[in-house]
Amino acid sequence: DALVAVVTGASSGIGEATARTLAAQGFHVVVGARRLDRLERLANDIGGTALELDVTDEDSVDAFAAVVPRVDVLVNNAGGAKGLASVLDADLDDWRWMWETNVLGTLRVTRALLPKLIDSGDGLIVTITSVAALEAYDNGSGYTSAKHAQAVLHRTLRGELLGLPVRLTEIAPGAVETEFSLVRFDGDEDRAAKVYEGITPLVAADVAEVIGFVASRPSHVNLDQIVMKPRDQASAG
Ligand code: NJP
Repeated sequence: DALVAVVTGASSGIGEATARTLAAQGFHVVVGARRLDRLERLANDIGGTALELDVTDEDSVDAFAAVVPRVDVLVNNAGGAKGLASVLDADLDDWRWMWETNVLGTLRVTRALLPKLIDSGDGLIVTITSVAALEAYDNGSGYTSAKHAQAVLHRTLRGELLGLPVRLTEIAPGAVETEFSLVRFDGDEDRAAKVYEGITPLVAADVAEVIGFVASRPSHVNLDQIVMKPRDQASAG
C-alpha cells in the first residue's frame, strides 16, 4: 500500500503544489481545505482524496481525522494573514482569524492525527511557519505573533515526541507568490500585487520541492528547520 501524506490548505498555493510534488513521489495524498470544489479537481489530477476541512472547527478536524486511513506525512500548511495594522489599530477579528487558523488549527490537526503518525512507524510532521516566525516588523504583529506561536508549538513537540517514531520539520518561507496577499487584503488585487514589488518572489513549487526533499530523507534524519527566501528579500517585513 502507498504511504499516505495529508496536506492541509491544499486548495491553493503552497499546499496545492506540495500535494502535486508528494503525489509525484508516490504518496497517496489526502488534501484538506474548505473549498471542496478545488480540492476535488486537484485530487482527480493526482489520484488523491479530497476531504473538506476547516482547521478552525474542532468537529470538522475530528471528522477529517476519523476518515483518514493512515498518515505517514502531515503537512500543516493551512494558514495565512489578515490585514496590516499597528498594534494600536489592531483589528481583533483579524487577530482571532490568524490565531485560530495558524496556531489553534495546527494544534487541532496535529493532535488529531498524531496517533496515526506514530502507528505508521516513521511519521513526519512538516509545519509551514514563516520568516514572520523569526522576526517582528511594524504593522505585522497579528501575523508575526501567530506565526511565532505556531513555530513554538511545533518546536515544543519536537522535544516532547523524542523517543517516538515521528520526525518534525519547520519550514519558514519568505515571500511566495500565492493567494496569500489576496486573502490578507480581502481580495484587493492592487494592494496584493504591491507586496512583491522590487523582488522576484518564490513560487509555490519552490517550497513544495523542499518539502519533497524532506519527505524523502531516510528515517534517522530529522531536518529541524529550513528558512528559505527570495534572493532579494533580506528581512520579513
Ligand atoms: O497561501 P494561500 P499560501 N481551514 O492563501 C487554506 C504560509 N506562508 O499557499 O480553506 C482549512 O494560497 C486555504 O484553503 P480554503 C502561510 O501563512 C506564506 O501562501 O479553501 N484550510 C488555502 O488552501 C500559510 O501557512 C507566505 O480557503 C484553510 C491555504 O490555507 C502557508 O504558507 C509566506 C483555512 C492558503 O493558501 C500557505 O499559504 C510565509 C481553514 N480555516 C508563510 N483557512 C507567502 N505566500 O508569502 C485557510 O512566510 N485555509
